[in-house]
Amino acid sequence: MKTLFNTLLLAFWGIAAFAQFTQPALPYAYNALEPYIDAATMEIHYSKHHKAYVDNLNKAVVGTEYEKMTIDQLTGAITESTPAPIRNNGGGVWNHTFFWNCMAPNSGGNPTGALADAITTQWGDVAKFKEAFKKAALGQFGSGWAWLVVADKKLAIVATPNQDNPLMPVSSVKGTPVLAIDVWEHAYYLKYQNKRGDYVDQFWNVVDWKTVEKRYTEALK
Ligand code: MN3
Repeated sequence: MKTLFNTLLLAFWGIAAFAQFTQPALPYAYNALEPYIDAATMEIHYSKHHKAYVDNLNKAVVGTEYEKMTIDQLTGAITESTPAPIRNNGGGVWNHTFFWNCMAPNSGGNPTGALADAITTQWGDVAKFKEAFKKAALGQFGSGWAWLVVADKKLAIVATPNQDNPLMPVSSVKGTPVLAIDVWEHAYYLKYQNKRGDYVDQFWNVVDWKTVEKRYTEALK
């Protein structure tokens, strides 16, 4: 029994040592955000795209200074001299895990509490904020992300190309993300085709404002 335990432990250690970065479970079922985000898109996005970023990051970090870092540490250590596969896949891992947790079933509606107050202060009202966020999402040429961040204790909307994010020292825009939308075509093309604006409009139906508000409060500390 003890031998079996040791064998299992060694096997687990072997896998763990190889797979430094892991893919957290999706916090809901593939079809949980229907009809706004369809099940097929969620399944491909999570089980193919996100997984590929994790697998490719694990290959890319072997023998580098990034190998023993957590994903947060790695994201915070991306500079101009970071090899592209580490920058791109590292961002891909962090961004998608963050993105899944921006959304939840039976959510949507409007922000509340301190976050709602800050949005109103910054943009006048929630509708104007959503308009500005959509503009950033549509304005990101090609693949990338739009973000709501806290920078200098204030909210700001920024966009990043590819898999960059505002936590990376290499990013031209900086801040602590509280909300993000993936505007790569793989995030919406099956359901919305070329209509990125429609996808952004429907995204509001699945935004988990409770989580966004929690992140906002944390970012102010
Ligand atoms: Mn994606």
